[in-house]
Amino acid sequence: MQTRRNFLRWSALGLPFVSFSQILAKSKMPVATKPIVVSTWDSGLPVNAVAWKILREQNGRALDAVEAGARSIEDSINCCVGLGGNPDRDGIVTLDACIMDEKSNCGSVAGLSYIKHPISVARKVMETTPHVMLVGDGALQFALANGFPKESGKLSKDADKAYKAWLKKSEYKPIINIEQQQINAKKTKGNGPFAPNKFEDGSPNHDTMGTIALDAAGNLSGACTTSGMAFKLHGRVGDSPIIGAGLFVDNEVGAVTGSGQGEEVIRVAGAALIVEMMRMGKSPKEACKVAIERIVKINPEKAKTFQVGFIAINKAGEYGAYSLQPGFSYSVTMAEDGGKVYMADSYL
Ligand code: SD4
Repeated sequence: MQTRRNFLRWSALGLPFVSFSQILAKSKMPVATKPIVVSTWDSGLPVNAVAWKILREQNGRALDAVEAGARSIEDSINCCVGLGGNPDRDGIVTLDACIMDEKSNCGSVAGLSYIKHPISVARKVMETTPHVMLVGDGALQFALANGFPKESGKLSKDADKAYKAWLKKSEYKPIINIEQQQINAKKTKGNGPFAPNKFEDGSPNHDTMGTIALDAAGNLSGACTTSGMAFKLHGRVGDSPIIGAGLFVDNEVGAVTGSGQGEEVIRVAGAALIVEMMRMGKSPKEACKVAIERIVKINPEKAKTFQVGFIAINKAGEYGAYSLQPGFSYSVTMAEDGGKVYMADSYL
């Protein structure tokens, strides 16, 4: 279903009005190409467009491209990325983000409040400190000392509404593919733990953004940014800011990121595992499948109750994805065509 918000996005890209039924397709055998940028979910398409400008038009570095893409979604008011995101169960928005470049430099922040661009704070950690990860108050202190402005911490209108609704039941049960309801707008009702829901204009929301890119020089980088699981325990950290879980880049092999229930991704060191599988010769999709199968093997019954989806690109510029449940979409941009959204094959 084409929502108004998506129509605006597509129009802004100068693309014709096309419905998601036209766009969503089973991915054919991907061709190796560079530059290329791949993001989680259909909401990754406008993120890719920002990254593509740097990769193609400016012949830029993958690192700059993925950071700019992440910043663009952190700027928008939405349920699952940036300060407009849903809060934890104490009503505080805490953001997680990480970034990794072609030299295995990496930086990360977790549980960061009041700062609009956690991805750029993560990059600052990477480039100016001997550390990889800063959390909570320390991350905030670091951000402020480095000139990142302190925002109000006031919940967005949608998040405030969602939080108040959640407080009534204080339910804490993940809903499969709730992020995906951008496509099934009519089915979006209520608020789950990932709780995207709709905007005022009726258009649904988006989610954790993982973006990986290969630039024209053949270098890989990745970024991942999220407000994490909505209504989480205060202090909970998901996979998204954990290097090796929510994101991993090895410039000899490939780059991987993902979305879904972070605890299950951390358990199998998801992104690092997938990179290692590609190193052993698996295609990006096959490698993603191995990680999903490992998650299922731990607890097949429990695996029916949550979603995890991974995306990967290898050094040659081949891409692929695989998810646990059906319904995980991803966005691929590798030409001047505005990019395409694909539906990943799934285990279940
Ligand atoms: C987390 N992986 O915090 C994130 C949530 C997510 O789409 O991906 N939502 O566990």
